[in-house]
Amino acid sequence: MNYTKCWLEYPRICDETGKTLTAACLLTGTVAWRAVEELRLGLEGLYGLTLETTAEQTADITLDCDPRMHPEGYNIRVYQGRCTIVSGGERGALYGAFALLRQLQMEQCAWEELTWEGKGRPANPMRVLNHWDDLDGSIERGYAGQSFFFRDNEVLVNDRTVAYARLAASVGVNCVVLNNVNVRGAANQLISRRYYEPLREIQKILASYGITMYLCVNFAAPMELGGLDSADPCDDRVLQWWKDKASEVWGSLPGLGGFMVKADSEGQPGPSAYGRTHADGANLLGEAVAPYGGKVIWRCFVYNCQQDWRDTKTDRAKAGYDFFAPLDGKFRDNVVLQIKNGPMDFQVREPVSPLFGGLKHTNMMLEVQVAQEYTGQQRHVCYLIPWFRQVLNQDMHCCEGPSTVADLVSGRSYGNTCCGMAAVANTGDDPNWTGHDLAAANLYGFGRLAYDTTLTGEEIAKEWLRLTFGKTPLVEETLLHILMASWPVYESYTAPLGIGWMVNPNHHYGPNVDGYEYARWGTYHRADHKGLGVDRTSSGTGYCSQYTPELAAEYENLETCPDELALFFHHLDYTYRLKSGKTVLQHIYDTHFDGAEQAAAFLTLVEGLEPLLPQPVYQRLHERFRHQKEHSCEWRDVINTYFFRKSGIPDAQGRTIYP
Ligand code: GCW
Repeated sequence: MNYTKCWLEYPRICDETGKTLTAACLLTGTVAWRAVEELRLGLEGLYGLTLETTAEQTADITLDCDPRMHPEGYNIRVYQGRCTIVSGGERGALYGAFALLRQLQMEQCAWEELTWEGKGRPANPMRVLNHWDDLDGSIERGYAGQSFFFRDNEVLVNDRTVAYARLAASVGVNCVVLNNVNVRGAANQLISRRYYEPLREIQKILASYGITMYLCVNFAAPMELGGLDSADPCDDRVLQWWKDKASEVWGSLPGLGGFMVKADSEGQPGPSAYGRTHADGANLLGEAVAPYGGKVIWRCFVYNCQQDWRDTKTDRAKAGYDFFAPLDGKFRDNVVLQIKNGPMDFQVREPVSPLFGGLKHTNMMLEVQVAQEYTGQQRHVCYLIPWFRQVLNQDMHCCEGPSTVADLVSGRSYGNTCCGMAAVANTGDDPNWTGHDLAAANLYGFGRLAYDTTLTGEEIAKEWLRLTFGKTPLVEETLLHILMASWPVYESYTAPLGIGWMVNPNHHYGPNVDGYEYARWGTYHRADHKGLGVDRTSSGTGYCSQYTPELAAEYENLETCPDELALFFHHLDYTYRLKSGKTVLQHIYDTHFDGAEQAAAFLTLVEGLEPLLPQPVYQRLHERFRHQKEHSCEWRDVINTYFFRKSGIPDAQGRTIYP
């Protein structure tokens, strides 16, 4: 095995070798079997205990079913070495098993000493990992090696597939989209006889962990694959082609969750070529997959990527809302719209997409990115869960009842169930799965947060640290500090005050303030000698008005617009004083000096852990933190010099800014 078990290592807590416990499982099925198997593994690792299954009523551990409960929920009671896990179904039993093992590790007690009542009930119906894996084995925006699903246009099925499914299920993930949303080359043929057999193997493994498989399809598949001369959603031949295709696909892959589509986005084909709407497009597929209980996950990442930088009226931030809000209520109920957290694209800071507040009769799902495309690419540490938690907490003020993003995407606001949270995954075939060892906290955290949106970033970090590193106080304290500081620190030495980008084109790594300034992608900072920022108020692009009135007013008005989004919403002079009391320019200088200093401090802290960490882990961390320290100086100097040259205003504290 050339990969780690991440947070499922189950290091020994205390030695109870020689003792045997019994488990009775009153649920049947492969997922329930996995639950027992996990308990066996966990108790063996944590205590050296042997777990035997029994049919007796008097078992030490009983897994029981209560059909009145949520199928993915569980109630656990443990007292004096006896434990019952009651769940609404097999998935609940599996999640209960993982929860019990987690609790034992949090408390670090002997098996007989645990006294605990725990409950779980998923906040979100769908908890999805999106893999941007290509069939050739590369991963779009992958920073942890190659794909473990595909290589050389073949599907890989091996022990790593099982290890992956187990990791995903352990944090409550219940849907996995295997392939990249950009469907190119051989990926077109995933829905053809060429690939059904190995896909069925993967599907079986995932299903045994309670995970439903989805595939990304090309909207133009009727042409690419079917030889039709059109993919027009209103053409009967096209509908028939999709219906036949769906019948073939589900005939070979029964239980498939459905299709995910990126249409009319960044060069991917879509309904607009035929003058049709996204509702026409999504419903076409929705109709075709409906007989099999299939769903269509339709992405809302649609914007004009051929913009002219001279055009200051067009605003990419407005595109998602403009395309989709007018279609509210027009989508079939097996279609779910997947919306990125912000209106732009996974920047280190963005406001929440106004589209969450603009759809009342449409299923929606929140999309976040744990792959750190714009947040350090798994070379810098950036623990994103506190950020996702903020996104979930944002009140959209869009309906009478509960109206936070968490309420809206979980289905609580309007009572729907085809909805939830999705994350672009950060995994690859690197031995530690995520490149940076600390990036695994984002993978872990996404699942935990999607299952229970009331958990805080800090609670999740503490769990992950304990499960990953065992109980070593200095390691836990130090890494907790680093994780919790990491997102603000990354933000402080990169693009300031919500403006985003300032990265090198294409690969998106490292500072380049004007990298996208004259490009066609619609991502501008508009800096000149007097100031910077994009005016998105009513005197500018008008983007603010896409929010419901409370939020629109908050952002429109400089007095109430939060500092951290000041330049996202407003074009400000360098000398403008923020609520913090600092000028915009001095804020930029200060945060960049400070951020780089903190990145350097991270390295020192990590060096203090050398004797306490396994050598390979330490080596990997050390290499990355050394790079982060250096690279944050590059960010600091490029940004500071750029704004010093534009403004001619020196740093109030006289620190080194290269002329
Ligand atoms: O952030 C951008 C990425 C693209 C990606 C796209 C998307 C898969 O740079 O690589 O394409 O988002 O979300 O579709």
